Amino acid sequence: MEHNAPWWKNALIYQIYPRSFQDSDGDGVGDLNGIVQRLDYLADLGVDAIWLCPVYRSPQDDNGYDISDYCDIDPVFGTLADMERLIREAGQRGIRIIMDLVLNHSSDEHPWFIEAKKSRENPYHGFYIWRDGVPDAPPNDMKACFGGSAWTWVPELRQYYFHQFSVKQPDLNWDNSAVRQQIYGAINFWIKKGVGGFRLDVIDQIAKVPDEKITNNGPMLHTYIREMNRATFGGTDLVTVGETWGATPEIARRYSDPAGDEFSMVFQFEHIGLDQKPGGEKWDLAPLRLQDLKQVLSKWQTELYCRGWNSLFWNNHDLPRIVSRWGNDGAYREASAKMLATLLYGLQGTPYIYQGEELGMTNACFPLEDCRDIETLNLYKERLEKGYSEEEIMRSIHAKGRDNARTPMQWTAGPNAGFTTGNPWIRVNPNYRQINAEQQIGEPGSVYSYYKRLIALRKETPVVQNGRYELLCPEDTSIFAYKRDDGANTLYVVCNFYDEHVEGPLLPVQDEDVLISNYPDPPAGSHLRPYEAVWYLCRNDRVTPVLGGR
Ligand code: TEU
Repeated sequence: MEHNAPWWKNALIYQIYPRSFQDSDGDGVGDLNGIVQRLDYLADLGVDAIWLCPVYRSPQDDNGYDISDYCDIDPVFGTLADMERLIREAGQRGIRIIMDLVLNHSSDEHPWFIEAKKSRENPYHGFYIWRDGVPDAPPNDMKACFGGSAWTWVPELRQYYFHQFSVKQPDLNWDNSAVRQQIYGAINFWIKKGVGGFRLDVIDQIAKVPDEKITNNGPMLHTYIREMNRATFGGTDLVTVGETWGATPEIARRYSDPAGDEFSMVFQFEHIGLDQKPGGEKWDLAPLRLQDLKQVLSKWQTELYCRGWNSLFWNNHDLPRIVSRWGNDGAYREASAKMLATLLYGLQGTPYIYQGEELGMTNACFPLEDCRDIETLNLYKERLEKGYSEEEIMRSIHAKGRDNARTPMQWTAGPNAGFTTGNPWIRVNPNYRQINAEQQIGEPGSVYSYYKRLIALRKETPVVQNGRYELLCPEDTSIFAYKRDDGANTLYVVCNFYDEHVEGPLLPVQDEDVLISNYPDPPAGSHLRPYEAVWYLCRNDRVTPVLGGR
């Protein structure tokens, strides 16, 4: 690692969806004290920081992404004292807590919105975005992310308010400096509590311009972010990661410029959209082409090298489980889960694990009555009205619905997978008897043990942090292979992406160069078994490279 590099460049961040992680009081919903109970598990895995999805006071219309008090904890998750305890207990294990900041919108039950709705003269009216009008004729045809118009009519005011997500998530008006000051106050409240950083929800949508139908990357975006940086986390060692669906590499460099004054890094989603029909929505399914994945991941590696910083992820609470999506959750579940980790963790950036990914947890594929997500439920209604068949809609939901990632963490083979003694808010995936943490910890061949080893290796292998990236065999349709070179050493990462035997590239490596691989024995020559994946580490000054060995 470069000298004086910030801690988060060599960190592993673990994302917790608190509702579904661990329930400590039997109400069927995970909570902060539940997380405290599991800190030793996270420390054992090698976690440096936890990104905690929102735990603020909230009506839970969008599971906490609708905040009604930015400086308090929702009773369903615990109390402010529980939060302070979590920060303390995590800190004792060397783990920092990253809070999720939802700053684009609040809940409609936030006191600001309740005031704002009282009259046009109310001092909080301008905290939100309003347009005069008449019923049934919204200012324009913009759509909300969770279905329907982005404009909702308030008869008492004879005005519409703007919301990019649900009707219960009115957009905050960032052009109002009073709004920005209130937000910075809330951020500083948490900094004083000792949090380790922030993930900033849909941050590239805060500077929207509804009249011009601009949602992300509005003209004032970077001005606001820099102002926020100066007023809050700037100059600290806090990690900040912006969620930016609209980022190109060029924009991402601006956010994460090492000498810059915005964020540590952003989440970009270009690879995440590769299995949907061009021009369609995520529900419009298309097969993934491996060459596209190679091209996109390689582009980001190259374009941010020394000029920005990548975040590395396959999963989060909005995305389907990666082993079901691009791996194989049948016969090759373990091999393919390990392959996907091997591929991602050899790249440059800060890796994120989403809870349960380290166990190879799979999609749930529930019938509609077991789905809980507002996005899924709205989509079902909307597409049925548009004439889609039920079968087609459910196929999309099973492939892409957010509930896939939100089923309870599978701790044990006991009742409710050890998640709760009560009635879980969402069903446990029935495969918990075969897939659970208890059975995988200490088991050398498990997905968990493999993640643990990869995480440790990443931290102790400088070329993983710094090496220059180069894609190998770009035209190959079944192998994803690349190298990283830092001048002293080269790391070769070779992954068979599918369930067939194939011939891999010829590389100047030997058996003893294998740092980690997902089969019990190293590959035989350049032959790769289904989903086989390997890291080879070689010194660049080796006298006689054995060409063609692999
Ligand atoms: O998500 C932003 C977003 O645009 C998508 O992830 C969206 O949720 C959906 O999957 C698109 O089909 C963030 C949060 O991660 C998400 O959980 C929230 O629901 C959303 O913002 C609103 O706060």
